[in-house]
Amino acid sequence: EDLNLQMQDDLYDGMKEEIEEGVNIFLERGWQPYDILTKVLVEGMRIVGIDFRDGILFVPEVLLAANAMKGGMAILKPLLAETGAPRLGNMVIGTVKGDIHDIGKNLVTMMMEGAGFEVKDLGINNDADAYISELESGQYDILGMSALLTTTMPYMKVVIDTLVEKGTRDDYVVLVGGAPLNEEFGNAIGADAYCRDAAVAVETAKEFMA
Ligand code: B1M
Repeated sequence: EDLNLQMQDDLYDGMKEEIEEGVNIFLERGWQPYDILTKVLVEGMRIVGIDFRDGILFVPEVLLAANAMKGGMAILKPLLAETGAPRLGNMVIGTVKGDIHDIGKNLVTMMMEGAGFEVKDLGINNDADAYISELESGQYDILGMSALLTTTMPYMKVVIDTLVEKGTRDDYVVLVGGAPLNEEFGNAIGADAYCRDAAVAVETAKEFMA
């Protein structure tokens, strides 16, 4: 599809208005919000990631791409959240300490809300205390943590170990995700599940709440 390729170029170039326009055109053409997210925006960001890794793009350019992606996501967010579904459970989510990547987490939040979960998003750079004081302040079922760096993902274990020390680990379902993680890592740190993407996070959370 021509427009899809055009949009991936626009995302690469950090052209927020063009991305917003393109998302609206896809919606007019009857595309599902989830397909626009995954087949256009996430796919575009995947390509940005490859060139970032290879030293072709640098932080300022990637920031612009992220900003453009967020513009597109903002249009899709209310559409994904439009659901009469009964509340399935309450979740706290955040990116771990030292890590400022938030697009994946935001996507998980949007999809979870769309599926009927109530989600408290703590944003980026959360230490154990930030997660745990929020968990203690309400009636939560699920803790979700996101990390995009190999240097920050071990901090997830610090959070889980702190819950264990407090004796409250088993009060929550702990779900973890982020590009550098895998199932083995999730098991090793004592999470309940590793979620490869936002759709898997929703399915996994539903299974635990059933
Ligand atoms: Co960063 N960065 N970055 N970056 N960045 C990566 C992660 C990297 C892989 C790029 C690369 O080299 N190819 C690399 C990490 C290498 C490593 O650790 N092995 C990297 C690096 C090195 C860095 C810096 C250190 C660069 C520097 O400063 N020299 C720096 C670190 C800053 C910090 O955090 N302290 C940095 C900075 C940035 C920007 C600020 C420029 C920007 C972030 C903007 C923002 O988020 N607001 C950025 C971006 C955009 C990326 C890439 C290109 C894209 C990430 C993204 O948004 N993907 C990324 C390359 C890549 O991932 N391939 C990269 C789209 C998103 C939808 O996918 O986040 O994977 P993802 O989320 C998925 C799943 O992983 C899963 O579901 C989501 C949706 O399907 N998921 C969860 C995620 N979290 C979950 C939580 C759950 C469940 C599922 O809980 C239940």
